Amino acid sequence: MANEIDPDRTAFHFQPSKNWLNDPCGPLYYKGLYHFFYQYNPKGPLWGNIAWGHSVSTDLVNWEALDVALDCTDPFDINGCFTGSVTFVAGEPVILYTSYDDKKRQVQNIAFRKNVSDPLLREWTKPGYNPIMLPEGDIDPANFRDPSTGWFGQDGYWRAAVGANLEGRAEILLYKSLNFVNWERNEFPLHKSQNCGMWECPDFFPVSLSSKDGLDLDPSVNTGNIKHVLKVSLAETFQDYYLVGMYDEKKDVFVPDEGYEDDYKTWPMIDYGHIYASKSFFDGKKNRRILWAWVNESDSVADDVKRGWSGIQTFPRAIWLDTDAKQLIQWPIEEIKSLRKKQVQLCDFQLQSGARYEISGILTSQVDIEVEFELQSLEGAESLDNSYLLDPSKLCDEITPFDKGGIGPFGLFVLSSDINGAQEEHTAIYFRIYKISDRYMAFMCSDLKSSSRREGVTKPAYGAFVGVDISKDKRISLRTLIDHSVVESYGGGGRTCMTLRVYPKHVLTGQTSGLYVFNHGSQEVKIRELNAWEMAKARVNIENDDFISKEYI
Ligand code: DQQ
Repeated sequence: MANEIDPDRTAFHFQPSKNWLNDPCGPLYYKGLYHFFYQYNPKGPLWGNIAWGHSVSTDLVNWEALDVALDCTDPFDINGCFTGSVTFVAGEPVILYTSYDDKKRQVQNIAFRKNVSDPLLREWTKPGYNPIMLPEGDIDPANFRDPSTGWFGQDGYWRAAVGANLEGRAEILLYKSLNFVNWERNEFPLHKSQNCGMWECPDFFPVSLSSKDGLDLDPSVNTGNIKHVLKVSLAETFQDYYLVGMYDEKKDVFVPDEGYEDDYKTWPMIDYGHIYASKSFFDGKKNRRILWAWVNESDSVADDVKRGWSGIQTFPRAIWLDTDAKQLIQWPIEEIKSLRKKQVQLCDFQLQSGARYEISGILTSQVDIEVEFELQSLEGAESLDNSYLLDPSKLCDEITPFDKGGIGPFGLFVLSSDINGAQEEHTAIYFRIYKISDRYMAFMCSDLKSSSRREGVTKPAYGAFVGVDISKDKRISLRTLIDHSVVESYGGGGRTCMTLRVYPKHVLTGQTSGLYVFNHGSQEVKIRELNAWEMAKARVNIENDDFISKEYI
């Protein structure tokens, strides 16, 4: 389906020109180019024939698609080249990946690039001695996957983490190697949980306690003022959680900070909406860590087949540790600004109780919008039972953006048509302030009940408490990237992310897709500043486009 007649196709999010995409695999920066490898079905729009798709970019915004980098060709990966990572070993990019072998076991393999003088990293060789890690002993052969980027220790050993299920519990196994080819399982896992079944796609990386700069994985340069983050993708909930803690390289253990119980419901999430299998990499060009995540479809399989594609990536996010040393902050990489076109601005704008104000003058299906709200006082906040702290999505499901609360709901309506009318569709991303056990808390919510009138769309509610000190700040910000069928929001300066897939039907029929800022709470709220930019379409994986590779031929 061409973009003009495909209202779901995004304008500035990464997706292949056609077919199925899922997990990010090995994002990296090498000799002036960013590479992005991803789980890809070269033969169709549904999961299957899993290979490694490959694209390159000079700016992380515009992408050229190259040929598939890894395909299911050998007995050890004949049933699929699953998720993995790329590590620089003596300056050379090396792939570690999971496969389903001819004995239907999950095993880990290695691949090297074929032509060491090709900066496009187009072709890869899989040595015949694969696999290099086997599901031995107590490892469930159906749940042993997704090797992380490797890191080199001061003791001269490489390390890599692999997700596994052992006798019903989730473990992140640690493997060690002197040469990156022969690996041995460490006696102890990096981390484990009795309360989870399978952690997929582990990501393990250092974060600075004193700067937003990213850190590379080499512990020899990462001494002192740092912590480590372990991210796991929990198969049971299809959500990504992370733990902040200390990594003791000598003992080879990761110890989560005090306060983390062995209950994932208490752990912070990378995104409280609809993402999975996130993966970060260190961008040596700009000294930052960048995170990608798969954003699955939530419409019907029949729609995916009709459209000929399925799955996109989040916009790349810079990621660093907050000054509280407890939570991550994520923010769209600065290169997004190259796509900004026409701008609308509001400053010191009062939103009375009941106000709904249209942001007009820009194409509202492709927008980057940032709003800072200021509250007069917190006294009108309603009390809330603390049982919701562990199930904020339940709260979001029980309320609507039209309820008259104390402070809030206030926020944005996006991709809206004819609010309260016969053709009503809208997606609200909004805040409400609550008082829970004498503490004021900002709640962020988005339910998809009214986002689409199309048949077969899953429409959950997503809620989260935002990690800001609302009593002190009396301000809260919301940044939202609207891109046709994806709405990616960053609450509280990037402390709470919420990504949604939406399929508004009336954009299809040519109705306007309105953008509003609203306040349905009893108390007035001030917009200190609002900036909205219409976004240009990026050049993403257009078939037969060679704007990057032609420079290298
Ligand atoms: N997707 C891959 C697996 C991984 C899962 C297969 C997570 O390697 O565990 O496509 O989405």
